[in-house]
Amino acid sequence: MDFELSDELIAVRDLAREFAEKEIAPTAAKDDKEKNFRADLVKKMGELGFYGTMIPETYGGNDLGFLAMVLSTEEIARVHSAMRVAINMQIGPAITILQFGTEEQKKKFIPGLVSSDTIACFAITEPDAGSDVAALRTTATKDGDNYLLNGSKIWISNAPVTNGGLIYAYTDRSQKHRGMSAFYADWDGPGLTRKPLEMLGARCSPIGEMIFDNFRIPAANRLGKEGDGFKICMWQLNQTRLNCAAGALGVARAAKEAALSYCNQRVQFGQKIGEFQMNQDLIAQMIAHEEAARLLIYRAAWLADQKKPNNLETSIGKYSAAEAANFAADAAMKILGAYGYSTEFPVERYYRDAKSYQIVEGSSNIQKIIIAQDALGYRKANR
Ligand code: GRA
Repeated sequence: MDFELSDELIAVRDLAREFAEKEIAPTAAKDDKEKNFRADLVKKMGELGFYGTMIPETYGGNDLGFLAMVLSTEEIARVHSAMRVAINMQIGPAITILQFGTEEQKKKFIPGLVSSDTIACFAITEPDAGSDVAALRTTATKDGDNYLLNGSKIWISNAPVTNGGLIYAYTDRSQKHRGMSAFYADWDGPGLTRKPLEMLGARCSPIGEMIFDNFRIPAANRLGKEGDGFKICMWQLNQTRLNCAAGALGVARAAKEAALSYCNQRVQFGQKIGEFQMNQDLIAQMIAHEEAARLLIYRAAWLADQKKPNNLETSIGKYSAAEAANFAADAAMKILGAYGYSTEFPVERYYRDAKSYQIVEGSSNIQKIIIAQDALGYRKANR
């Protein structure tokens, strides 16, 4: 067992840290308040290679691996959690096409995702299908060389700004989840209406509804066969969950750092508040939860890099990191008091952003179901 990061991985981590501190941090509070979509920063992250870590050079990537993605994502999220969503939006479609696409599809779509010339998205969730992916209702009906898409997707990250991405829809509803298919689509044709939505956190990551009325997707853009969609979706979520897990880790770390700094500076009752054991209790727990989550996520990413099964390990890591982020944000707010609750300081942003990690990419309850049912022998996670 080797706990050392390679020089290459350290370089990626440091690059992301420097970029986050120099380019994201100065306007993070303002961007959050004004809900700015920072297309310029999204583009720069592409130039730095953050969207190409799991993609071979042939398709524009750098092939540094899942661990590199995890390390860079944590650094970005530590400074501004909403900015890490951009990484997930680009890598999700890119690795899914890499895994399931034809050579032609890979050449055509992946480079634009890696460079972020395509501002991407993946559209799974619907008004009546959140945790229960198989319940989605959007249909894709074959019409000559195209599919006609009808239905609506909700809570789709990047919906207001995306120009291309993945969508999951039923080609044959009578087959239940075996009738779902996956597509890559450019969103420039007629038949798509977008509606932005407001959320508690991740405010400069635009989110919204996508409503399809006979929206045309070339049949050549289908990934895999008709009916492969559900498994493709489950596969994709297992990869992108690692990005969310790393994002949660970044928030946990940011909240801990704010708490530590405040404890060492704030004086009450004649001493620094770090001297109080109740605050030490919170700090110790924050650190233990964060460190445990980090090791679990590194293990899952390492397994992914070894091309070994890792669904279970990813769910354990994602669950742990989401809970660690929420514990840390809550603890930081207790320690900072009004300075935490105030919108003039960043802890309230960590608190709002942390919540998203108990919801996105499989809620904490879904992760617990995956973990427990695997242990009980009801449903193997690694399949
Ligand atoms: O027997 P079979 O041949 O029909 O196959 C079954 C099973 O083997 C079938 O699917 C297969 N399967 C898998 N195959 C490969 C299931 N899981 C996997 C897998 N991991 N790999 C049906 O299986 P099932 O177990 O009966 O499915 P289910 O009960 O309908 O659903 C399972 C589950 C609850 C885990 C699933 O629906 C799920 O993951 N739900 C969570 C949905 C989710 O994560 N949504 C995320 C939305 S996107 C998002 O949040 C964007 C965030 C952006 C950001 O912030 O970055």
